[in-house]
Amino acid sequence: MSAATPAGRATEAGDSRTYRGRTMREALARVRRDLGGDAVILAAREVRRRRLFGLGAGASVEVEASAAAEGSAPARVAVEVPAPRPVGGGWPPASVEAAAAYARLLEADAPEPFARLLAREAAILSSPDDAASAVRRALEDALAVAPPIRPVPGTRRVVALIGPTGVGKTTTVAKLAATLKLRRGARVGLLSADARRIGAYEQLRAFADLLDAPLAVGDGPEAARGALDALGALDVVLVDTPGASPRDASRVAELGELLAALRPDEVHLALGATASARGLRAAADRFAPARPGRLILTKLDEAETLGPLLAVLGRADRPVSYLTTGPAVPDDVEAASRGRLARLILGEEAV
Ligand SMILES: Nc1nc2c(ncn2[C@@H]2O[C@H](COP(=O)(O)OP(=O)(O)O)[C@@H](O)[C@H]2O)c(=O)[nH]1
Ligand SMILES: [Mg+2]
Repeated sequence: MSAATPAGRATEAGDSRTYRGRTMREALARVRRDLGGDAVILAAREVRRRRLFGLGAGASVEVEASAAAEGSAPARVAVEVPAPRPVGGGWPPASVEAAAAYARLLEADAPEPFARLLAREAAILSSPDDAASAVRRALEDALAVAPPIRPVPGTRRVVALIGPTGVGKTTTVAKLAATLKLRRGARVGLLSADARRIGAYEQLRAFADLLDAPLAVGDGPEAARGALDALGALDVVLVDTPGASPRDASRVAELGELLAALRPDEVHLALGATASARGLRAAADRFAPARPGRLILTKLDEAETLGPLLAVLGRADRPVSYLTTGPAVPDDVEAASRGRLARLILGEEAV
């Protein structure tokens, strides 16, 4: 087998070098270590090499990169040499931009298959020149968001937040209550169904007092239902629920019973952006029986990278409603938008 022969590749950004790795991630890590974070990726390709003693062929990845030249635009060089056995349509990336966008997704710790899929899609959709924005658009298209809670005067909307312990449910309930009351003039009530943990109730009590909003407490499905009924006429009731460890199936089952009694109009599952892709997927799976129809992504400010969130985003039946970006009540919450979420994940925008 002949290795891919690079055709002439003039670069304006200085000498190019070739880096190899078993995976794209590994090759890019080498580029980064050697040339720094501003390195310009000139080409990326998958090559196959024969292993010793003929024990099958192993795929490897070659990335050609050069140090960023100050002031000059990155050189634009199409990948001219297809891998001896292409992985599929649109792969390897058909342009430097697509390869760079793919690299950025991996650097954001996006799951590799997702990054590959997006880069491939973007490469098919775009002319080589705007592959980077095509990746952003492809990412936006892959994300599902829901409109924020809309109070309808005269009807009482019950909105429950569920999720693992410590992700920020109680804080988010307080943020949303304040936003709905102060900005939208809604009559807001709070229900704490997390009475077992004294701290949780006191935390909500303090917020309710500050907001001058009614707060009801009920431990267990029946008590919570009674407390909800006793709250009376309001536009929105936000329900704070006990945190359940995703690994604790019985607590999740209890939560199901609580929700069955409360029959909320909306159930939002809060997930912390600091979790790994695997942890996020596990939490989403574990809470699935509680039938959350929305996702709230919390602690975006604390996450090193936001790519792992892609493990749980993109399901039309579970769109993202809110993002929380810090502990401050009520400021650190925003209604989710696809553009903002895509730019945050790609690292194009700060939290
Ligand atoms: N940095 C940061 N901290 C947050 C955010 N949301 C909540 N917290 C903090 O996370 C901790 C746990 O929050 P809490 O609402 O009690 O979580 P719960 O157990 O899910 O109800 C508290 O110290 C909050 O101030 C956020 O978006 N960013
Ligand atoms: Mg809580």
